Amino acid sequence: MLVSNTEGFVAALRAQSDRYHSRHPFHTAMNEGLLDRRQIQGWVANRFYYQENIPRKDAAILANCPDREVRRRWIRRIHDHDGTAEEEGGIEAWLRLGEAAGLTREEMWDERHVVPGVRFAVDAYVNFARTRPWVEAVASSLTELFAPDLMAERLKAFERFYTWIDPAGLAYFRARLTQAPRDVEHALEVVTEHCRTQDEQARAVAALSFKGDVLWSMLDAIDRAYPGSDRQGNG
Ligand code: AHQ
Repeated sequence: MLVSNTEGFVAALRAQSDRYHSRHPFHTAMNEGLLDRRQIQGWVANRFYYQENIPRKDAAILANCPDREVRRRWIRRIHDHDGTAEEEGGIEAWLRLGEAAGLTREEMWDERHVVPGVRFAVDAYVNFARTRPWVEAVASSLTELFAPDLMAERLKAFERFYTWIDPAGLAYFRARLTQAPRDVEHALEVVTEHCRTQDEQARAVAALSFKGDVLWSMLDAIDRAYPGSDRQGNG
């Protein structure tokens, strides 16, 4: 059994940044202030389907994970999104982002704006967590290695270019600036602890690559459904 080194493994995970959706034309247009109101609303309404499914993805990992120590920490992710008696949580914060962008809570919950490509990608992610070995599902969450830079860039762009959105609606992204690095620290501990052989490490990198495709294809579908006036919707 060939045991591969941890540094090389983590470097291979980090190399997936090349495929992260921060580089997608829809996100670069967003961060350059090029999106119009309808495009922002379409993105918020479609991303809500992703957000409301994250707790179910994480619950699938908990259900498959035999390790109490991992579960005790992993369950925080569900609280971060569903909220608790003390905290409203990320799903509520995303609904407020939608209201700040001119959407109603009802049209976010009833998924009327969710396009097929977004539904397929999100459902594929939840089913991945349900059916793959739990450590591979943990590895797939490591796209968040690259999320803080994107959140910071997005916050700057919204505050500068999309001033028609009440800045209070951006609270969701501010929360991710601290939650994502905490989540990543735990997920990296799990995968470096459990993925020792070259085969295990290759499957973890493949899981992260799959998740990169999930996020990328969501934006392909949103970009196609909400083309800009200056761009003919081909990304
Ligand atoms: O808001 C995001 C979030 O709660 C999560 C959970 C995590 C996971 O478990 O896969 N991934 C993730 C992401 C969130 N926001 C995305 C964004 O661009 O706003 C980034 C996405 C990720 O990097 O996986």
